[in-house]
Amino acid sequence: MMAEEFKKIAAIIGAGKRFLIASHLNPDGDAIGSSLALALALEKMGKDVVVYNRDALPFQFAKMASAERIVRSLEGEPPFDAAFVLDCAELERVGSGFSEMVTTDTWVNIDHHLTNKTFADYSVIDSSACSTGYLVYQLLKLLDVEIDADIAENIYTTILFDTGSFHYSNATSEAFSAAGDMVALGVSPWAVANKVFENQPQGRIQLLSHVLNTLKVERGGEIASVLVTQEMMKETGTGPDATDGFVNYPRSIEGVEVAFLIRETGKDEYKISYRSKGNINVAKAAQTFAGGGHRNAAGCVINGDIALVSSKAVDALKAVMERV
Ligand SMILES: [Mn+2]
Repeated sequence: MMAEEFKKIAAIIGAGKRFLIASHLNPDGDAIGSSLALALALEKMGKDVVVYNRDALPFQFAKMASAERIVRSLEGEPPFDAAFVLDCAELERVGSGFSEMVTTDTWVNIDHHLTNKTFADYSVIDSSACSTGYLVYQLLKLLDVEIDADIAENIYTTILFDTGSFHYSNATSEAFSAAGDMVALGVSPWAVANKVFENQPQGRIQLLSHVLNTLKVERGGEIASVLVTQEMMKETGTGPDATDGFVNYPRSIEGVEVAFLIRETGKDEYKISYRSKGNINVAKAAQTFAGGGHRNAAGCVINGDIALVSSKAVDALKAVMERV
């Protein structure tokens, strides 16, 4: 069934000339890498391509092959023969009002989220795929387009990010084998790591030193948390995107089952990012405060002063942990 849908999508590409490729707001390595890989491949086939993302590129991705071509506005764009929406379980994830900005008769969705709502005219949704970029790779094989080193670098990056540098359970043999294909096509893992990981703004590390000072460990060592205040960000000249990945530090402590990061977003308003290592479903804790997410990664917003917010965040977790 998926192969059939891929064939239909290949036919749409063959018949069309002008394409839009969009992915989700707050883009990650998969959103950006899958968009750029598909764009570069379609251009090799002589197509005109616009790559759109609502948000600015996080620092990690600024040096990825062809990253500078991503546009943040679609104003004045003529109609597209098809619009590709990548790594999104629903159209809203691209940003509100996105679909009204686009003129096309054909929507294509390629994605690997379990919660996908199948909103497009043509969809390839495979929750067993390690990344959306992996699915784009399968499409490119069908299109018979040459995968050059730049395309390969972008596909490799999607797998690298979505498997947490091959740490997570989606780092399957297919994931390694596809990443191996990309290395065979000219990708240097060190060059990619150098571009995306050895590229941190100094302020981010200074911010991290403040944040680690706030470490709190509770429930006999099973819950760990850290706090980011607006003051800390101001002092280090950083923004909220600098805190990406900080929650992994408390999570990495021996014996910790669940970690969370509290980030001050406004007056008496805090965003909570929950992460769990194993069986504890943190989406349930986030749902207590009308948030959501996945079993091992979820988020929500809690209002109140920091003492209240932090005790509410912990209590919701404890309630979930007691039910396991
Ligand atoms: Mn993804």
